Amino acid sequence: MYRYLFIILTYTLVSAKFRFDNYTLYKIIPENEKHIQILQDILEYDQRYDFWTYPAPGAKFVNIMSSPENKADLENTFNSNDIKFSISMTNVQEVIDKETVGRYTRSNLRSMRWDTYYNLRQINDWLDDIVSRYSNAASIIVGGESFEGRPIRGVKISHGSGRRAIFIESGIHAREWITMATTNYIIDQLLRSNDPEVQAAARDYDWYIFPVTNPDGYVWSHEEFRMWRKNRRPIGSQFGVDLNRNWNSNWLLHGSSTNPATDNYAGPGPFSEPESRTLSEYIRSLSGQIDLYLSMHSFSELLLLPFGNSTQQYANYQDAISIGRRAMGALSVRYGTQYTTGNIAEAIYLATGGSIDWVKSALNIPLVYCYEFRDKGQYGFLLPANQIRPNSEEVLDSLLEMIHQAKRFGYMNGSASGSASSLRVSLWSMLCVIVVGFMRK
Ligand code: 0X9
Ligand code: ZN
Repeated sequence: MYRYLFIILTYTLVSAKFRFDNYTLYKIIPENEKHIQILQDILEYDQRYDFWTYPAPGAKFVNIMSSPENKADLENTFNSNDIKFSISMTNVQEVIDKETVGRYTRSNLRSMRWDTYYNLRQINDWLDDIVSRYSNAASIIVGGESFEGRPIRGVKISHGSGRRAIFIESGIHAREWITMATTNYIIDQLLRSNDPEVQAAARDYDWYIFPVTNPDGYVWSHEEFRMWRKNRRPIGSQFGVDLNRNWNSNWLLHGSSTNPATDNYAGPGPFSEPESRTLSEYIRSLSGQIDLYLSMHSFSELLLLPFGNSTQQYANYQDAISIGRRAMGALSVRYGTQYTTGNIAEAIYLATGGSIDWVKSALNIPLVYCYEFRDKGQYGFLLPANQIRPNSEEVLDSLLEMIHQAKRFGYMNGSASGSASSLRVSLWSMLCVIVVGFMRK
């Protein structure tokens, strides 16, 4: 009898979800370099606080979460240094409780909604269902494996062979739930939309889309600790490697930590983690085909370009910036959301070992971007589910414009000779050359 009670009690204690009761989320607008320096010192020397954004020199805002016990100390530091702050959330747990996690009913595509989040099992069920419903164009792909042995599952959408490829890597940070949801929406639209522009994008390219590239972390963020970012590798008494610091590109040089207790722990070595290593091998196997690579993150409303270690410009940097800016123009049309486009190192902070840096430098893929979705620090990682649809719609708008602009700048036409739109483009350019030649005579 006591034995059973003991087992039940231990189970409840061990499996109890961490609660963020009365945790506060601060939003700080630093006014000078001294403010930034103070925030950086807190981040470096005081492990009590969770920085949701990094206090980089150019940071327009910084979000910090504090437990109720440590609030007073933090506010004292703010006040004594004249740092102005507002409170985005007075009780983080309350916002978590309002976050809806829906239930997808197996074999019922209509039960998939865009105003609720889903756990890994439900996303996997939905992926299986949508792929079997649209088996003419869609198939399940496995891009690698997690530390705990879960497959990194995705969808390939292809309407014929020989097309150039677009690769979407999403959810490498577990707590950024909007990224998995929006990436699922993109899959859904590419297969089901009636919009001719979306249909053309689906038809003209091979799409490789991975909504959850950190499955162990995602499960943990649902079941145990909502604010989990890393994978789940045990290191002594600590857990987790930041998978966006573990790629073999200037590993550990900037914005990374050797301390496994921190959220940006880069791991014991480059590609030490199965998630980043196996996914990178998969990407490499496709590298000759990929013209556009996107890495989906949240939050801050940014479109970032490599590299994370310097503002040094690579060969087609100006093209990539122009294409990106125009895409963000299109993103702003529907709901007025204003993204900033820039190089990682200047737009946020020096941070190396990230996926897009490796993809750009090791594989030389022409267009590589990292999105940081909504919002600008009001809800941060806890973006309310009623913003899934608007966020997804504006991101898809921007993606269509990105493809359009990339083509104008001479990208993404590659050897996709079989594709309808590239054929159209070639016919048009031939016609223009003939007309111009004729007029000159
Ligand atoms: O720090 C990151 O990994 C990303 N920001 S987040 O708040 N989502 O964690 C930015 C990634 C930029 N890319 C590289 N540093 N390569
Ligand atoms: Zn992220």
